[in-house]
Amino acid sequence: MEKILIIGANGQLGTELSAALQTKYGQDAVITSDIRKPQEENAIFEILNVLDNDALATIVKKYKITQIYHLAAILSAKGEENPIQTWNINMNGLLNVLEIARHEKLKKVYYPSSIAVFGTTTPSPAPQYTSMNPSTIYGISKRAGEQWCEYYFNKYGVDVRSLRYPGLISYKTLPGGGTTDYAVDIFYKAIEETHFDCFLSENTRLPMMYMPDAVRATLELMDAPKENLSTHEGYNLNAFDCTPKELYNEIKKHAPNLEMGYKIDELRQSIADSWSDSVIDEAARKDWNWQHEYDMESTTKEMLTNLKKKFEATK
Ligand code: AKB
Repeated sequence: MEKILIIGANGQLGTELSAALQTKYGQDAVITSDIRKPQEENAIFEILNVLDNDALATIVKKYKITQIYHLAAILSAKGEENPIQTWNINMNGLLNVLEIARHEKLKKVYYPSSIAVFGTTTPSPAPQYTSMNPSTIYGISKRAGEQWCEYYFNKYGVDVRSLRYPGLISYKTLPGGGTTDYAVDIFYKAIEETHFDCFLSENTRLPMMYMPDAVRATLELMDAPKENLSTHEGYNLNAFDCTPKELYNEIKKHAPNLEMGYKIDELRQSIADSWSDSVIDEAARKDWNWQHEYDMESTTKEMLTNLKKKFEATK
C-alpha cells in the first residue's frame, strides 16, 4: 500500500495535488505537511520544515512513507528578495528529501521544476535539451535540482521524476511570489472589480497551463513505467502560451466591464523576458503520452465559472 508524504501541501499546486492524490489512493494514504497549519484541515497533516532532517525522518518512519512529493520552494520573484535563503530552502530541502529517499528506499519521489530553468540563451520555443542560463536564484536552484535528481537516479537508483511547469492558472489557492501570477490575479479582478493593473507588459508571451492539466500530468508521469522515461531531469510540459493582452481580450469576451492598465514591475518583467515564450514537450508526449486538455479559451471559461461559484458560496 502506498503512503504519500506531500511537503509544501498548502501551496497553489499542493492543495490541488493533495486532493487528487487522496481521491486516487484514499484519505489515509496521504500525509500532508507544510511549515504552517492549513486554513482547513482536509487530510492528515503534520507541521514540517523540510530543512529539519530529523523531523522529516521521523514523519517518514512514523507513517511508513513510500513516496514523497516535495513541493516546498520559494518562487522566482520572491526568491530575489533573499537569494541565499532561497538557495538554502530550494536546494537543501531537495537534498534532504533525496537523502531520505535513498536511505529509506522510497519507491518514488516527485520534484517540480519550472520554465525558470530557461534563460536568455535558450531558443524559443525551448527544446527539452538546450542551452540554459537561468537568471533567478529560483531558476538556478531548479536547474541544479533537476541535475541532482538525475544524479540520484543514476548513482543510487532513487526513482525521482520531475516536470518543468509553465505558469499555473488556478482558482482554489493563490500562487505566491511568482512571475506568472498576473495570469491568476487578472481572473480575480474580472470577478471582483472592473480594473486590473498588469505588472508585465502587454506583449510578454509566456507558457501557461490550467491546474487540472498540471495535476493530471503529475499523476500520469508518476504512474508511467520507469523504463519508458528518457529523463529524470524535468520534462518540458506544454499547454498554451499567451501574452497579457491576449488573455485580457479573451476574458473580456465574458467580463466586458474589465479594463486593464499596465504598472510594470521591472524585476518581474526582466525575469519574464529571460524565459522562453513557449516550450517543446515532444519527450513528454512520446515517453508517457502527455496530452493537454485546456487551451487559453477553455481555461478562461473554467476559471471564470469556478471563481464566480467560489465567490457566491462565500457571500
Ligand atoms: C513563477 O512564476 O515563479 C512560477 C514558475 C513559472 O515556476 N509560477
